[in-house]
Amino acid sequence: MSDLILFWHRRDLRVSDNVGLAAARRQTPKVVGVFCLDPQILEKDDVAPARVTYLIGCLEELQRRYLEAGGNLLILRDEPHRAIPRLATDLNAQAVYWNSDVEPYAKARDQAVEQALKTQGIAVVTHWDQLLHGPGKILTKSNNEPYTVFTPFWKNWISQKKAQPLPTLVGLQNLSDEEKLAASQAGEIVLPAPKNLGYFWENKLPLTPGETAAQERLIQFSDAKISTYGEQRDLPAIAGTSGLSAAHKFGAIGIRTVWQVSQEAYERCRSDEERKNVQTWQQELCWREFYQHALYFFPWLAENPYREEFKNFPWDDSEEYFQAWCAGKTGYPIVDAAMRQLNEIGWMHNRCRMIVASFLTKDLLINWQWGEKYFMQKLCDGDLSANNGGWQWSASCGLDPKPLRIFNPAAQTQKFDPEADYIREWLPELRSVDTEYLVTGKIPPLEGERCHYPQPIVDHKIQQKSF
Ligand code: FAD
Ligand code: FO1
Repeated sequence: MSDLILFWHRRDLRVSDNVGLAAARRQTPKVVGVFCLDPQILEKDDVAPARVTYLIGCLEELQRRYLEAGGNLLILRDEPHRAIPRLATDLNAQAVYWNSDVEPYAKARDQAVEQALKTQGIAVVTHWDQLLHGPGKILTKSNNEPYTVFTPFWKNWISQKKAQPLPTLVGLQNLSDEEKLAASQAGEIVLPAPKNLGYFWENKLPLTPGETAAQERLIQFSDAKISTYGEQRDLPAIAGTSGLSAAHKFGAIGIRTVWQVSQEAYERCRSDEERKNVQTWQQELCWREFYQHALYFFPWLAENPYREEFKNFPWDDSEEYFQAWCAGKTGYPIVDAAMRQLNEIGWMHNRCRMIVASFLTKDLLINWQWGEKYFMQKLCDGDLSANNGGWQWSASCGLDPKPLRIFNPAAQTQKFDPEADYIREWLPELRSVDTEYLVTGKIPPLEGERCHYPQPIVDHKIQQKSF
């Protein structure tokens, strides 16, 4: 057996600050990267073209980074439990390393791959990389159980020491000609374009793919926006948030790097106000970890509401209303603007995610799982744990014990888009309508091209009572 280690990338598409990859490199310069295009994921009906385009863009940069480090990133296209052991055997690898994930599919997939590798006498080494504190590290102090409420989780999480970023991959040994031949016989392919996987996305992405762009975005955000985050993050017309969510989903940036940059920003703050703003952002990073821990410990959340009483909730589930919601044609300007933003750029502002989710469940009385799936079909950052957590929170059926939340679309608009700038940006047919009409949602009959904007499909005052 050679000293070659195969490093299997999945949602850690970077060479810097990567726990498993750095551990492999400490063992040997003969680290070979691999990514497996997985039909079990790519042929599901909840994959967004924007997300696959982002993923492929990240892989392009990752391949370049491996070459610059002197090594290779191989691409396979098959079920991982077949493709990974086959490649490892053909390359005569001593071990396969990867970073663990919280998703139910990931757990089952990894177990199958591990079993196949072990049968062939190839070692498996796994690490936690995508979280500052992996599952099991943040448990209740009273009885060592996973938290089901955010605030005590946050208090525990923030009090724990965070790891430093890990060194960037350098000094790899290239594959020999013999190994290159073995890799091609084991199914190595050239990285396909998204359209060759059946995904078409012509529009701009909310974040340029790859680790360079993610690092640049992080620095821009920490230099210019993090110290005012708490005041600006709820205004959808302003780019007051980091826009890093797709990078977090695919691990285009290491979470320890993100944390270090946020801590440096915290130390630079000149007032308690600024420090509070930075901590509000750090709290969002904690929400991300809270939902990942929840999914890890309660995998059934992927299919079921946390609260039993919602299992048989009598949803109306009107197909017609659902189509109007998806298309941004409900007659509620803030809801429609948000859905058009989602459809056009594969991203939606967090405040608007909450507004449209409340509207779907509490005004249209449609099962939150329909909305959850539609988001996954569109979002560039679509992530099972964050999306499922966000939808269950919005439908009031999740972990959070707070009372029923019903958002009034007009009140939300007056508070968070008072000049209707966001509405005008995404609803061109309403651009010349007076602000007062847009923020109250009471739009008088329109003329000409604008007349295509629909009347409200339901009455918020009546609908919210039936929830
Ligand atoms: P920032 O405000 O800059 O926050 C920093 C990072 O923290 C984000 O990049 C993200 O990784 C994380 N984060 C922020 N808010 C949350 C949150 N509430 N829950 C978990 N993580 C959070 N986020 C996703 O990443 N993928 C999803 O599929 C997703 N679906 C959602 C569905 C609904 C109904 C709701 C209400 C929220 C959803 N969110 C999801 C959370 C949140 O809306 C996005 O993470 C955020 O809008 C991304 O923008 P940003 O990177 O500028 O965030
Ligand atoms: N991971 C892979 O290993 N192979 C893929 O082909 C792949 C596609 C993909 C598409 C959309 C998406 O949201 C994620 C995707 N991922 C892919 C990453 C995926 O999140 C992780 O593999 C998880 O561990 C799966 O549970």
